[in-house]
Amino acid sequence: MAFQLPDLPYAYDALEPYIDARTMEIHHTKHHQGYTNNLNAALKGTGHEGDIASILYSANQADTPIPAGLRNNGGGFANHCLFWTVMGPGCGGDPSGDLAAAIRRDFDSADAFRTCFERAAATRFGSGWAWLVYDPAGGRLEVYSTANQDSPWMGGHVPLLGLDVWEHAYYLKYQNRRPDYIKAFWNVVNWAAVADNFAAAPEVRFQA
Ligand code: MN3
Repeated sequence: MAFQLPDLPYAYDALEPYIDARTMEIHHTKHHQGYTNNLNAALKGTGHEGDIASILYSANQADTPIPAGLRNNGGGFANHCLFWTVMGPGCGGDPSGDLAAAIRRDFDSADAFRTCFERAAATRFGSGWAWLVYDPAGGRLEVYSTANQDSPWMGGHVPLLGLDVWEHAYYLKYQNRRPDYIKAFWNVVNWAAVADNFAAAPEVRFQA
């Protein structure tokens, strides 16, 4: 079964003024659609099936390196699927509940977490992503960045929050000012969605 481009859960202009409508439309209809199409092409005849997280995880555990087409486009598909859902209009603010407690436990404070995440996003050279992930092995949260479209799923981690720092994600509005885009991102983070991801993370199982 082919993977499909998911609808955005809000309008293209819903994240204004922090992320502009034109960027959102191009990002969704061109970039994410492109990863989706190329992922389906890359999967043809490989025998991989099931959810994208399991495909990325198991392909990366194989004795042979994960094929570039699957790595780039499978990662691109999965990363953007998450990205749209962890943002929303009228969001921002602070994490709460169990997620906030886990952030304090693993980063000392919400502010220290933010600093750590911003640094990961700002220092990723070239294209990539900043992540807040859940590591099932230790049951803890981690922040790091990945290059290109590499996904935390490939390493067996559960992505909870991701920020796309490819220039296509911000260049129309922010040009070279990636730090301004990173700061603006906090105004659109859907912490309720991130909390849902966190609550579900310990139950995630990769299919064989
Ligand atoms: Mn992107």
